[in-house]
Amino acid sequence: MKIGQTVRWTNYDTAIHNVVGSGLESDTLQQGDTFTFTFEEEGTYDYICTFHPWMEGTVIVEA
Ligand SMILES: [Cu+2]
Repeated sequence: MKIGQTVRWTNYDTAIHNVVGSGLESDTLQQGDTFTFTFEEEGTYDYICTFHPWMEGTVIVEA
C-alpha cells in the first residue's frame, strides 16, 4: 500500500473477530461490522485477532 491509503476490514463470519497490533485496535467486530484504518506512516504492520491468535495478517505501507 501507499501512505495515506485506507484498509477496511469486514467481518463476514458469524463468529466475532477483531484487528489488534502495530497500533491497530478495532472494537469487537460482529458479523457485518467493519473497521477502517488509514496508514499515514511507512512500515510493516502485523496484526492478529485476539480471539483467535492464529488469525494474523500483515499490511506493508510504502512511500
Ligand atoms: Cu477471530
